[in-house]
Amino acid sequence: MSAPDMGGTVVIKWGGGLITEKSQLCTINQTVVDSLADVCSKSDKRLVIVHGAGSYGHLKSKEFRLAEGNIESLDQDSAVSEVRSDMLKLNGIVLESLRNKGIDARSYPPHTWANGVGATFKGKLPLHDGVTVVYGDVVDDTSTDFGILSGDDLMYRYATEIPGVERAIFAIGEVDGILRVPPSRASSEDLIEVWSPDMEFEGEHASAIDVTGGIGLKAQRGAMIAEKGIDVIIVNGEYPQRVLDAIHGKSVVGTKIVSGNC
Ligand code: IP8
Repeated sequence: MSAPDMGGTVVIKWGGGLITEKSQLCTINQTVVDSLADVCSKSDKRLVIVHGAGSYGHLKSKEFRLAEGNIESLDQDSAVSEVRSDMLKLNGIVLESLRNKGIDARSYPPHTWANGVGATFKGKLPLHDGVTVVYGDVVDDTSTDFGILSGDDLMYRYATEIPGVERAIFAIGEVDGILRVPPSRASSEDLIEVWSPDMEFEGEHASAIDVTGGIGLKAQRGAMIAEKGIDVIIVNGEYPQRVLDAIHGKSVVGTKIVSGNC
């Protein structure tokens, strides 16, 4: 696959809660990873895949308070290198699965090129002619020594800064999109099909596990992407056909995010 034969570019997040067992340290959902890789092999788009961390990143980062940066009284050095190495393992599994499907994928670990956290992190976004893969990572930070750069921030920057992006997709686990009430209380009626920042929802954020922002951060970054005129959709990544249809811009069960200005 080379760039000129491909359609436009689609930036897609494989959520950490989708591709890993979130509460069990370093446990992969291999079937889901392989089905997402299969979907990608069936698309003619130029893809940028941003994957989350799930149980390869959040549990240890939470324990050693890595999202707060360097804390004098804590020895966090080994945790920083362990989370980076766990994330490289997860990334290796993703890459192997993509390559097994015949995809020319190349990965760029953010701790090697990005500095700072949040939507304004610094670093030139790497791009491969085939499928580009990046992920949420522990990165250096000029003011706090290190911090957690979420894949949702990478989504925002890739979707709005690289040329020819047609749409941005957040594939998540367990739910069909943004729900009006937490998943434990929701029925199919509670799916918000079109969401804009002026609408409220009772998002559930597993803050005991998650060091980044859960569904709320996805919604916020999604709205920032939509504001720049790029279509944004959140889909349930456990349904491969929905993900494939979303990549091709077909209408699917999920939440379309529109900017508050529409
Ligand atoms: O799961 C978090 O990335 P996210 C990265 O995309 C780490 O928010 C290392 C916890």
